[in-house]
Amino acid sequence: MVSINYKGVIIEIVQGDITKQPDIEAIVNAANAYLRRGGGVAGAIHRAAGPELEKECEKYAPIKPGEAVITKGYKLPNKYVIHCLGPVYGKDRPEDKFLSLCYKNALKICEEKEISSIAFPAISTGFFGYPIEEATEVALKTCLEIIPQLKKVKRIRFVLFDKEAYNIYQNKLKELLPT
Ligand code: AR6
Repeated sequence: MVSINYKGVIIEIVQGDITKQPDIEAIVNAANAYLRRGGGVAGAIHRAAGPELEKECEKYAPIKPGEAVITKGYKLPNKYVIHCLGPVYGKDRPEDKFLSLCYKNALKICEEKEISSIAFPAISTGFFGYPIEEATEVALKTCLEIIPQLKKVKRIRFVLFDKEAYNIYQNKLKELLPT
């Protein structure tokens, strides 16, 4: 696990499951446009939250690439789920703009709702086909850029499912941080 304090915000990189982050207030879902169950992160989140989550989601669907909406967490250990629709690689262009918007919009919601901790999966890097190295750069750069403006968010955790993605995040963070 990596944990650093960057301008008053703790940035953590962990390998694990996004549905098993009980000390985090809001977890981010790598959603589909219709905010339905699906596979990957979305499947795991809906499974853990229970059917009430999909019901609440109906009210907000469909959403567009880059958009984010917030719901309750239901049976999850987290108070909230923030559902982001990442870009489909090769289709929703420019992909980096849409991916960056996901992180920006999720953090914006946190500021509005006074949420102090958030956990992100690697949005778009599964079924949506975004190469992990490129997506990592967008995710970390976007968050590092926004951190100086954050007043409520005190902890940002990146939860990577596999070792490879975890290593890529770790190396990219080192590369991006001013020495
Ligand atoms: N915890 C953390 N990371 C995970 C988990 C988990 N439980 N499960 C998978 N990952 P994906 P996308 C990683 O496909 O690319 C769904 O069907 C995974 O290894 O969940 O944005 C939706 O309904 C990958 O690196 O999201 C949409 O239709 C990353 O999380 C579509 O897939 C994202 O993989 C969204 O595709």
